[in-house]
Amino acid sequence: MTPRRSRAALAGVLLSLFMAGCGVAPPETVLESDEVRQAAKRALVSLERWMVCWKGATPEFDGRIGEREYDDATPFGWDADWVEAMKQDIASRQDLDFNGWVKHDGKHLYLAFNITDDIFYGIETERWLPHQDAFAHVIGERERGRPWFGDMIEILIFGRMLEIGEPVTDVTGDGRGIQIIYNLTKSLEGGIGVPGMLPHGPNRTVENWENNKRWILDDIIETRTEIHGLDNRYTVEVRIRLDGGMEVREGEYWTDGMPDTPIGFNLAIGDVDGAEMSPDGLLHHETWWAGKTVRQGSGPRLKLWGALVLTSKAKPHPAP
Ligand SMILES: [Ca+2]
Ligand SMILES: [Ca+2]
Repeated sequence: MTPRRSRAALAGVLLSLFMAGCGVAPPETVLESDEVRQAAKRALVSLERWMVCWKGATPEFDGRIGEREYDDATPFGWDADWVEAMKQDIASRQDLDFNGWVKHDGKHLYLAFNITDDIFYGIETERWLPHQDAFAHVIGERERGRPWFGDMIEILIFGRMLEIGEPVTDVTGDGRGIQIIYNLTKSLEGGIGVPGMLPHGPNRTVENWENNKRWILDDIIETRTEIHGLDNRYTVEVRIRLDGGMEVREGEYWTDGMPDTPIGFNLAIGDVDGAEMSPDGLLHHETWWAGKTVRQGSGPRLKLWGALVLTSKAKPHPAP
């Protein structure tokens, strides 16, 4: 080995020893900074409820969850920490149960869901309507339709949480707050019977409606679904473009290589079964990862959030 090469090799060894000695700060360390704590507190983002969105391999985007496809993602699953917003508690794991994963591949953020449900609304039931709304299944009109009515997932993102540091009363469909609906039996692009995404509604603002539509029609958000009928289970993969989707400052989107960044995040899983299971004409279940809303004083209800830390780091392998 020439002296020059040996010096280079030594430098490599020293660098790797240095990295191993210091470690690389885990992404969640960012949640400990004063700036994040103060912004999160003002914005009603709970730092008790957080996940890391690691950079991982690109999954096969087909609605199925492959054997090791999400090993490099952060897993989540239903437990007592989820907050049920309907009157009916989840009484059994057959009625509703789910687990899922979140990660990104540098281009898209991926969410995957594995949902167990005993009765698929509109597939194994009549497409019964809530007594208070004969137009619940109107699609494509801002002022009519209940996009969330059915077996569904709501995805909520508050990308500019740090910059804005204020609570969200109503979302606008961009970095100031996104709330957008996946439904198992209807979609903006496919209509009744086709799973996919719908703008939130009814009667949200024109700005929100247009932003939600743009997300769906421009493929900022896309979904794939697989129904595993025999075991009362369906799986969904959702992908969201980082560029154009994860707005962390006005007009600026989080991208691979940027610092670890916490954003506000929330999920709700909704279940409708037979009409007799929804006496008030609403969902049978609507269970929230970080809670739904809270009222402070006499103002409008404020949205509750958990934190999702976007990072370019890969999930560490478990120690052997
Ligand atoms: Ca059910
Ligand atoms: Ca159901």
